[in-house]
Amino acid sequence: MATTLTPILTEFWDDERSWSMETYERYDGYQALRTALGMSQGDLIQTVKDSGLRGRGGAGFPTGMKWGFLPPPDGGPRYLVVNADESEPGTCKDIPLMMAAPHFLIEGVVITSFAIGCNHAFIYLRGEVVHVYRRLMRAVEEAYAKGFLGKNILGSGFDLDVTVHAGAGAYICGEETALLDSLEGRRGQPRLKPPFPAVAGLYARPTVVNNVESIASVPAIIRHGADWFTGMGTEKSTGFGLFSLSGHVKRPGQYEAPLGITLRELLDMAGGMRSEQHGLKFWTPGGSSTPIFTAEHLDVPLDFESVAAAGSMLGTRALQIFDETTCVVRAVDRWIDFYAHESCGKCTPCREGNYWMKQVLHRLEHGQGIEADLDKLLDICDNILGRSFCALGDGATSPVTSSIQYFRDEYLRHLPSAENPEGGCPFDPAA
Ligand code: L3W
Ligand code: SF4
Repeated sequence: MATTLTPILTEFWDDERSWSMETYERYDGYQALRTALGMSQGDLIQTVKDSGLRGRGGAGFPTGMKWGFLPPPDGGPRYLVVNADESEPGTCKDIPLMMAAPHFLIEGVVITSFAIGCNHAFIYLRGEVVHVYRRLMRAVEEAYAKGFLGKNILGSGFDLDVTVHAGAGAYICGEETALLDSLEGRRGQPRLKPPFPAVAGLYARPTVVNNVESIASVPAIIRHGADWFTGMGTEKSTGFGLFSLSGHVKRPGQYEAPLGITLRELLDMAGGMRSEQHGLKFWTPGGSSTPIFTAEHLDVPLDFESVAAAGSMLGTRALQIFDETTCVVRAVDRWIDFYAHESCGKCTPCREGNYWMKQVLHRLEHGQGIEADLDKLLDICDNILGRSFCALGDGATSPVTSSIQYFRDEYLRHLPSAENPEGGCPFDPAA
């Protein structure tokens, strides 16, 4: 189920067998591929550049520019790798998209591969989601049967094979270079950048790594044109996106809307908070790796620039909503458990720092904290941020520093006091 202001990726999610080739073609699926095969590679890349499409996987890097970074052809292979390793806490858009309408992704893969001169594309899928693996495999088989994949696609002379690869369920394999290591059969750990994958990626060959939603948005851009896309969203954050609302809202789910929509507007679409009695306390604009926001940010336009100006990141538009019954320290404690568990261990600040933060947060939660623990947490964050090898370490500091910024008093209420003699979480877990 999806609610939509821009019925593009979510147009037919509620149809029976929305995932089938038959449904996709009924909605003009694979027409964009026909158009693309009649265009030059340069024009295709220019159209995506002109659309302003920015990566939908968290960083918002311009997609067309990334494609343009590939060096000129040298006769050797070049690859497209789709990052479908969706694992960021709160992020839940790519999996529903692949389940409800996998052909958007497959068509996007064929168009992108044609544009960048790739004859073998990979979809790297999070290992636990076996149901998505089956659905993608079926969609790939349907596309081969129809001549949209394989040799001489639609008589164009262009050949493309697609491999769907299931990882083993490590969050770090969503980092693009760890993903490439994993795809090559090694333990997934980030590589030093540069070289960026565009220059030396899979098997040390030029490689484009893009998120599922980025690639799935390409067919609509080719079909309707760059101007149509820039007509939605804001000047620098063009187009539409999937906003995933979870937590204490009446109707959690996927909300497709132009970038620049606000949480207040999205909450209206989602029926509001789950209970009239408890207002919004805090929320994440883009998953747990982005600094939290509070009720004062309800009207921040959810585009890359406005969210950054307000002190966070648009990230993956994973809007986790928490009402006043939630203990912010407990929420942060859970998130840091996750980062400590998922840290790949390659660099010391992240490996040791997250483990240490986990211990401090646990003791605060259980009434054994002291006031100096707050400064200790901030000091550890200082030593992780900017000193970690990849974005996982930096991201882990976001919920800690932002929650102390907005809810310092609540942390202090966890210390033993006259009001809370045993110390620990002052919230009722049953609320
Ligand atoms: C060639 C250059 N390519 C940059 C490419 C680079 C990459 C893209 C963005 O992290 C963020 C992270 C999470 N020549 C280039 C170049 N590129 N300069 O552009 O790169 P970067 O380093 O800015 O970001 P990243 O390492 O891809 C992604 C945040 O997103 N996040 C998302 C998490 C989502 C998941 C998930 O479950 N799917 O993990 C949430 O906020 O923290 O900051 O392709 O190669 N000169
Ligand atoms: Fe591994 Fe964390 Fe270092 Fe990234 S920051 S390389 S996940 S230890």
